Amino acid sequence: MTPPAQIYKYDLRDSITKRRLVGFWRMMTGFRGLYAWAVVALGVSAAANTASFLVVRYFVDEALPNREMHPSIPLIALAFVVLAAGQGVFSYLSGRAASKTSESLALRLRNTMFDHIQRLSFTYHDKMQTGELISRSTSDVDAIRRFFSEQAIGIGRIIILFSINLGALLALHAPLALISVVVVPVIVVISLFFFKRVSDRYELLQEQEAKLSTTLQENLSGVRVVKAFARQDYERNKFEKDNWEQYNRGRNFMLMHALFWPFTDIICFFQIIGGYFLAATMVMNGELTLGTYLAYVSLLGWIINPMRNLGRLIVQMSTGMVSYNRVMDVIRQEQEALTTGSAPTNRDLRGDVAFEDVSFEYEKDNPVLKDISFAVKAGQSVALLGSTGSGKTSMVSLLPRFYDYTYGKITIDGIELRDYPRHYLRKQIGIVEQEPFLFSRSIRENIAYGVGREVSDDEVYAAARAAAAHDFILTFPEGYNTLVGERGVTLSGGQKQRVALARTFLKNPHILILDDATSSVDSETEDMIRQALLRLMKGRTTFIIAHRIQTVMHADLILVFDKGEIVQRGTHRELLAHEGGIYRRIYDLQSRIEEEVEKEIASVL
Ligand code: TTP
Ligand code: MG
Repeated sequence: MTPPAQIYKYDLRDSITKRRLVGFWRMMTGFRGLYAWAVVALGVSAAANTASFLVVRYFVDEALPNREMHPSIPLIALAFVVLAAGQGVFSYLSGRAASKTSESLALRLRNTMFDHIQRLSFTYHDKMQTGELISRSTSDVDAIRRFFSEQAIGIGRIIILFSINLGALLALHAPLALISVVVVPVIVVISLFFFKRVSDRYELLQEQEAKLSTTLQENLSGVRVVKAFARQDYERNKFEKDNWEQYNRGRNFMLMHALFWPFTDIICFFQIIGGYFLAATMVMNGELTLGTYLAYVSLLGWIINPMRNLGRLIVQMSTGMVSYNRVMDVIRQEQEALTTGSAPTNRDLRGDVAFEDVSFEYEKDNPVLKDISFAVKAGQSVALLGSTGSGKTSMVSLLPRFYDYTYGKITIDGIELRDYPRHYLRKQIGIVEQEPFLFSRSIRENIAYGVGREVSDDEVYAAARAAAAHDFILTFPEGYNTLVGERGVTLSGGQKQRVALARTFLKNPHILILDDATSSVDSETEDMIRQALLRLMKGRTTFIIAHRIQTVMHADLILVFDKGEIVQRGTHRELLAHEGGIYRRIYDLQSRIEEEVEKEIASVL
């Protein structure tokens, strides 16, 4: 089965409004007809039900008093069968339409939510907790689904049941009918009173649930750290505390619910008993026939019980409304514009890159890059060296526009970076991240991930060879089909890095960024990768971040970073010539260590 077509012709952002019921109405785009049908079918079913009470009345009042077999009795029997069948069939049809509507709406909501979330900016994801986003895309979407599947249709049902049965009752006996619904306004007022209270408590509950799922999710991703530091007890206490808070908030929420029930139950109870009593008295006084009494008793039940449910639904609706706000808070966030930009995108980047006085801050007034200026020609390589936290990763993440710089100007091929659509830049620029992430899929799928088309085995192997990954991949029994991560083998840090390298090599980008891409591999492997890189880097601009002088020494331009600034620049030779400079100091330190190691090895041999 394929999803209904109207699922995708919809932009959830259209449903953003302060008036939440209007928002729900807009959310139903494409499904209103089906939903209306669900309500109509329900109405038919209810009418059949009501009609059967009237047939009872006719049977008791008209057919039964006759001694002989009344000619209408077979007809009455037939009417009962037809009405019962009609009630059942239409009730089923209504349920089917309602479930299709609500499930489709939930399906669409989850899809659009997922898609929206993955299009939000890095800045948003940096701030928003994963658990919070998960809880909003699951638990809150589910509350909205319940709104459609139970609450909205339930309210439609109640209005229909109430009107049809009240109509029948009015036709039977108007004064009795009016007396029988005196409590209805009271129930509505009580429901509205509880509505606000329940929704406040539900909001607190959802907030806590998100917190709890963040705690859980962090604990699971960090399970190695927890175990390594033997902090299970600490983590359990932390979780227990959050969980206890969840318990309390859940209890408060349910308590409000529990408080609501007795109120309406008692009111409805008195109404029903009072109605029965009144009608019975009227029968005894000869003001009401027995058949009418029987019909009345059934009809009254079918008026009052829905009213009780109305209260419940109004109160439950508050949860859907709270969830609406929580979902819309995410939907309201501006998506990263991926395709807008005036720069031409029909050709590949050449790769001239220039920074002019670029400053950048993640948070206001806390610059992590200050007045960065340099320029490289297409095909050149730039190496970035510097202490941890000096801003190297931040600098290169400006190029694919993961973040937009605060001041200054960056140009690629002479065009301001902001004029390039992000999508285009990210296709043209390949980045091997400092902490590469692999999906729980096969190694082959991971390597082919960035290409976006079918790739041949030979292409995959070539990329893996260049990343010095081919040989280790073949040592696994299943080779390239080996599953990575939680469902398969856990790769070592260096293996992961090489698969990530292969992934970027295969993408064949015009600007290549390697953020500490060989930090986890041994010197011999690094040497192999460097040879492959020298071939690969030909004709493309490359940024290499590394801590080893050996890795950076061949670059056309070396930038030495310190606290967000470039403190030294030049080629390996120029920088070495600068006695007392940072570069020279790092060089001396690293060669001294190497010499010592060599001496050590020599002495052992
Ligand atoms: P980085 O740019 O990550 O520093 P680095 O890449 O030079 O360090 P390393 O060699 O260890 O990889 O960070 C510079 C500063 O920016 C640092 O103080 C942390 C801060 N920062 C953020 O606030 N948010 C971010 O997303 C990142 C990546 C860094
Ligand atoms: Mg870094």
